[in-house]
Amino acid sequence: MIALCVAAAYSQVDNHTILYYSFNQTSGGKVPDDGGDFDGELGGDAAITKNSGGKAGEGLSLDGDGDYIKAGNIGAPEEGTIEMWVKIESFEQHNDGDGFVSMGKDYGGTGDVMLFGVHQASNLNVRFGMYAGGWKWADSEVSVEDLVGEWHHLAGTWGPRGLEVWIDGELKGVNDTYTAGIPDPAYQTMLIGSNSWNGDIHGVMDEFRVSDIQRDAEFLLSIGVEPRGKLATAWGAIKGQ
Ligand SMILES: [Ca+2]
Ligand SMILES: [Ca+2]
Repeated sequence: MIALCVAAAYSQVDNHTILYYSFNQTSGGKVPDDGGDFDGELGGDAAITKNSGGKAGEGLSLDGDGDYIKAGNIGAPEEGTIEMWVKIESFEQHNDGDGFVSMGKDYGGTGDVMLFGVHQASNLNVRFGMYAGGWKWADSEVSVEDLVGEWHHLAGTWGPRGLEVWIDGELKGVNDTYTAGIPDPAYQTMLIGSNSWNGDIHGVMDEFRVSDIQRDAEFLLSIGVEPRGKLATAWGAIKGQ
């Protein structure tokens, strides 16, 4: 019963939801999109977990070697939010970045226009960015290695506030110099669990959503923080006023 309640709390598709993968089962060999028409293709041996191995019910298991989900071109809204829960099992840096999610060329096609992950820059910071005449990054200043082994909620937003990266319901980085949409609306596909450079993530992902608005702090706090942590964070916010 408790597991069902938890699952229900995350699976909130609203009229701003473009795509929602609950990763609880496959349907016709694909990952069904609860929010729309973008059922995902499983790449490599990406698989749904067993025995409630996800954040809410089942999740997406990625072994870090050739596994990803291919969602296709899901559109290019002027503003938006990409969110997911991730439990990284181990982290291995790849030369051209590592993708929790990317938009751009197909797997192995070498060309991203959006990346949420780690880039080949001088650090392992989790970052969200768009490629428009060079990379424009919102840098969380949190090392991906600090996220290994536990569930974390990650969100990247774009739109009027600029590029933002959120971890566990907290805004960690902003780049307000880039307020446009997806640089190339004709990108081939969104990839989940990797990028077009085979920068594969090793771990479990769950409750993946793309929205067509820049979700606000209240929303991301409500989704991205465990009930106990949420109370502490709310108290911190009140005391900070
Ligand atoms: Ca799930
Ligand atoms: Ca594999």
